[in-house]
Amino acid sequence: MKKAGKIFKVKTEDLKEDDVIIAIMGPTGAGKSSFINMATGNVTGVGHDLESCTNSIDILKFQCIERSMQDIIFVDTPGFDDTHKSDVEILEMIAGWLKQTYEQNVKLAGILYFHRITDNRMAGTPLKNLHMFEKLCGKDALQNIILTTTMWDEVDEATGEQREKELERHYWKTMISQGSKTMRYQNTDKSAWNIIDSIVVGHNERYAVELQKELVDLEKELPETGAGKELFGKLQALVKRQQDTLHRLRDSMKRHDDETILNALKEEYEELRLQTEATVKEMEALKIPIGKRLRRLFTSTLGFFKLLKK
Ligand SMILES: Nc1nc2c(ncn2[C@@H]2O[C@H](COP(=O)(O)OP(=O)(O)OP(=O)(O)O)[C@@H](O)[C@H]2O)c(=O)[nH]1
Ligand SMILES: [Mg+2]
Repeated sequence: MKKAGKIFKVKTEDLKEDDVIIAIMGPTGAGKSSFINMATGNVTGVGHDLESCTNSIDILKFQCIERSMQDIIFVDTPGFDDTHKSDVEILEMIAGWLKQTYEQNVKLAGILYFHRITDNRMAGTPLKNLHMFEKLCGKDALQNIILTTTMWDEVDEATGEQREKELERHYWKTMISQGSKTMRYQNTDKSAWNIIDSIVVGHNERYAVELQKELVDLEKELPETGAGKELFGKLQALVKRQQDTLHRLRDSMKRHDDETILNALKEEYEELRLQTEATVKEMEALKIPIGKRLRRLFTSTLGFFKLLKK
């Protein structure tokens, strides 16, 4: 059912304990902002190409015209693997917001975790986002999570259904067994409200997510939290992979003396070097000391770059 109302931005400090707050999380381009727009009639914040669009936490209050209906506050979040922000920046932003709200005694009524049913491989971005989300969420809050699939109009029903089963049987199995539900978003306002109502109408008990408990109750620093550790592990694995590729490239460079091949290899090498440096910066931003082994790897690689430039 279409619901008439007004939509406006609100500040985190204005959120109250009894507000009905629904956060929407998931990979970039999964349709988070579009969903809010469809439900509320808002017209901003949707990406039109492959670039990430939402790069801050937007809090939008939907004030229903019908008095009997509750106002809903939507929290639009950026996903990991954003084009403009690093994963560390995204995690810091989400963690900061979750911490601030929990300190105000504000808990989420539910979280919609979005996943594109058009994604034919559960690797890279979708998997990274899911792992980060699971760590951030923890166990208790799983009861108020709706694992929402989007872009159904872009796949044929049979393919979508098969992917949905695979998600339910494999990737989402644990979350579902601990109380999360799955729903399909059909890109209509009716479907959007169906999903929203499944959180609002049931009026479930609210739970703090794990990251809130870790940051506020246990007074942990972000790198010590489950989500922080997950991200650090990912960065570390990435650096390792980059190093292996660099070494392989270096070996091929030794074997070739053809100018064109050599130049192409140098270019590839340089690109990887920049990526590796960026990853290290991210690790440092997370204020985690880089282990001795990794530090050694870096020093040797950087030494090689210097030789290469001569
Ligand atoms: N076909 C189809 N396109 C959709 C649907 N939902 C969203 N889109 C399109 O997908 C693109 C990305 O949508 P957004 O709503 O910006 O995605 P997002 O999750 O907010 O992305 P970030 O803000 O980058 O994290 C836009 O071009 C939307 O118009 C859907 O259900 N079907
Ligand atoms: Mg968005």
